[in-house]
Amino acid sequence: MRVFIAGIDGYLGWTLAQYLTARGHEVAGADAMLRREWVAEMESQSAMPIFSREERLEAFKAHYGKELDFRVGNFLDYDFIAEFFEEFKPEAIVHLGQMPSAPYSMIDREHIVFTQHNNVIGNLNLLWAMKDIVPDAHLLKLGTMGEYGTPNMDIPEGFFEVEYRGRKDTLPFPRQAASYYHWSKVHDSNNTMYACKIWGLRATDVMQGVVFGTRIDEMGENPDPRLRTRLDFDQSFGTAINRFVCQAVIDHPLTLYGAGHQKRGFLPLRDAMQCMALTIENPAEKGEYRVFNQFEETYSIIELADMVQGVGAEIGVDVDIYEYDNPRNEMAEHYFNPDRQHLLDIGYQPTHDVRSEVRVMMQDLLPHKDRIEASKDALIPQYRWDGTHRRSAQIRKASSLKQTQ
Ligand code: USQ
Repeated sequence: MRVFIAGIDGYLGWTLAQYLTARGHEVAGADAMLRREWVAEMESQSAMPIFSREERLEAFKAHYGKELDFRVGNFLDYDFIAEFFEEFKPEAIVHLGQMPSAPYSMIDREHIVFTQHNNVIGNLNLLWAMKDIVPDAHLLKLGTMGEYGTPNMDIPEGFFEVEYRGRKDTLPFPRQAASYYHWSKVHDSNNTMYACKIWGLRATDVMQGVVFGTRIDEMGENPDPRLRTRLDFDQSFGTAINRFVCQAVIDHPLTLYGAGHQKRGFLPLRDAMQCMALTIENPAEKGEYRVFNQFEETYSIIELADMVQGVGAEIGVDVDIYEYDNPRNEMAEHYFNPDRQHLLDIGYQPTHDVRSEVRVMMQDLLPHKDRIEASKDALIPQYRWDGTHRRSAQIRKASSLKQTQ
């Protein structure tokens, strides 16, 4: 299948290009190369060294035996997308080309406006290009579990049946996002659902949990470093689990925000690739807008920190866990029980559990301690979600917290 990846230089995009090529698909993609700039703005760098586009493409050809059509361009530039689609005529479009960080979106007015403009308008451009040029193509739109927020009830996959004043209907499950980034994804979901309805497009909106990990098997046993994907640990672009492993390898205490009872769904990078490939290979019907919840296991953040500490102990890395005052505005404790059946129905089989993948990550990251050490100031959050800027203070060791539970 001809698959276009929007955001092909990113954590997921660069990996997916490799995974799909190894599976026999014809891949092309584009990227505005902005993630590299955003992380530099956070005065940080990827823990895994990442190479220029040209170096990546050389390694791609050497390893997979194929040229990759990877162009630099912005999804706010409609003509760029339209010309690319006219030439490549994608059968599937994976949209990963967005600003993906909740904390970055909350820094100040400029970052809020940038996030919503970049994400919402870029997605609208892709939808129009599909309608005009490749109306039969299938869109895999990357959404997030964070669109749902943390309601005090089970979370279905996108829709649920409601009875109100004696009448029944199947309606979109309410979205209660918890950052302007997450709201941008909600707006995308609404715009995508409507495009399917009025233009007969087909789309799968993937509510993805937190993806983590450093490798996929297709890169090879000792991957060419130029094939590796990025791994961020700064306060905005590092997710909790990636940050915890990076903190562990430089002997920095794990930064729990609050007591760590916030819950999330997690998914190793390799299994995220399998989920996306299966979704592409089993497209939605014409006019259909469907929603998949994509995660493997749910944990609270303190459970995750305990896991990183446990894995560290197994391989001789000492790990402390500290509670920091929470820069975010979020519920300290909440119910979390989302469904995840649709991907299993199309053949998804988890291959790696979270703990074993954390171990692989730690081993992969130990040789890059110096890079994490060099930007370790970026580990402590300073942007608070009330719009003020103050570095989070360390409150106390988390083990004393657990004893008081
Ligand atoms: N947290 C800590 N310590 C840290 C970092 C985070 O305790 O050092 C806590 C946060 O307060 C939050 C939880 O861990 O309660 C998760 O934070 P995160 O930064 O790992 O993930 P999140 O902001 O939810 O966003 C990430 C990705 C985003 C994706 C989302 C999926 O950045 O692109 O959409 O995960 S989900 O979380 O399921 O919505």
